[in-house]
Amino acid sequence: MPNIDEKLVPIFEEVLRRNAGESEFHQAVEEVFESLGRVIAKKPEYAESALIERLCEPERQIIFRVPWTDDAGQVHINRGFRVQFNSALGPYKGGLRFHPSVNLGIIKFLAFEQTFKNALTGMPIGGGKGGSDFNPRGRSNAEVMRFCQSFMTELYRHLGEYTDVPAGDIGVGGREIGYLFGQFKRLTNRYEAGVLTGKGLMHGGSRARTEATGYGATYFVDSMLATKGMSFEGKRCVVSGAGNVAIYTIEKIREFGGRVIACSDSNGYVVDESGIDLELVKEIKEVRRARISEYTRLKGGGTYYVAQGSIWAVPCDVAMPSATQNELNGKDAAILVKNGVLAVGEGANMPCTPDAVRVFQRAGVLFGPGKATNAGGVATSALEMQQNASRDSWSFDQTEQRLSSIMRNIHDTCAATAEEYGAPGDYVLGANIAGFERVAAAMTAFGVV
Ligand code: NDP
Ligand code: 2IT
Repeated sequence: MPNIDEKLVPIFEEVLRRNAGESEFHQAVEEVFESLGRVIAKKPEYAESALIERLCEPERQIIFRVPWTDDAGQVHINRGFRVQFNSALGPYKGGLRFHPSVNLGIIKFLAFEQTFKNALTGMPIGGGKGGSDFNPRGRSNAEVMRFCQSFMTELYRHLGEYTDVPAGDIGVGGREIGYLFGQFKRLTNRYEAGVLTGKGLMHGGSRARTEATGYGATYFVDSMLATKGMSFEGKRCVVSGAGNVAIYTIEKIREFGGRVIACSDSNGYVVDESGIDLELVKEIKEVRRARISEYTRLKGGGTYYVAQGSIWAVPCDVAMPSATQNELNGKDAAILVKNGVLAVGEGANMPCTPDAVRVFQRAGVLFGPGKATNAGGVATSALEMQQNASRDSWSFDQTEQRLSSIMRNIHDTCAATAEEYGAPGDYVLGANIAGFERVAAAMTAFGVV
């Protein structure tokens, strides 16, 4: 049995029974439950009125058929999902993921995490997540557009600026949000900009939203390093992935004086000891939509590419897993520790397995959990909603300043909460408890709903 308080064991068993086979969801719930024993010991009222049971059951789960036609005229069927997990703090908020691995359990784990993450931002947003098992790889613009239109043709009835506000995630960026918003507007006859975030600037998007998750994650790790009198200056860093989060993490680390020497995609990783050439990565991933292996072909000397293999074998001071869930396991963590890693910040959602987290924490490595570290993306989405509500548009600097103070705030809240609950430096515990307390207080005030 997992390491959770005995009062929570029957609730956890019920979660396992009711969500059979959804291993990522079980993993996310277990991690939060490991932190909650200390809260209910101190504040037993949070264990009343089945509050924790309600917190583990999504308010609504939508699963739908998405038919679309490819360029050759062949019809395909995908499955669409939206899990509206918790609206105690505001409208459901969270991204859409298009990836062939998507299933209900993955969307549920992401929506569950999102609920606590969004609470940590201190902004008025509930938790949700959605997506599809559609694989955008190799699809033309026209195919992606038709898929997005079909997806929205079902989803639109469940959305609204006061109801549910999606954004991007893996496989969903500015292009897809544009197609989704265009279809929403057409179906509803409303220019309701606040219904989606991550929009283009011409549709009411926010400056700095594209950069926000990566920048925010870097701010968070910078704050952790500062508690030990350290900074990014001169540090060797490894950032996995080469998508939205990874690219803007690399950009901010470079600005902070660090050197990112490796990044990856699902086929392999690339090492460039002189520092990853970010403009080249942007060209490969954002413009050509090609593979990261292109990097060595285009850059040549002094760089190398490793197909498959683990990027975590590359020695570094700071590691920022920014690709996907469970991409860094206990063995990888042991190698990173052996190589002297000082800090690990989760840019992705749940990229480190529970074993890996234990290895880092036992070794005294600064460890920033995803629900705190990567909260800058959704926080800036909430800033986009504010701008849409006031029909305003802020400058890049103003928006980035808000982002940086939100991230410092999240860091300090997690650190203070960990300390208050007798586990100084444990950001996992701090994030789980601080997020939980905000959601629990709002749910309690609503009564049993
Ligand atoms: P992108 O689609 O822009 O990039 C994803 C990157 O991760 C790609 O390099 C991709 O490689 C790699 N990747 C995806 N799935 C896998 C897999 N199953 N195995 C190995 N590599 C994989 O997504 P984002 O950068 O937006 O998202 C990355 C992570 O950050 C996700 O966990 C997401 O939930 C999280 N996140 C995103 C936020 C955002 O605002 N976008 C906010 C907070 C968290 P390939 O191209 O080969 O598939
Ligand atoms: O995981 C996440 O926080 C996101 N994909 C961003 C969600 C959002 O609504 O901006």
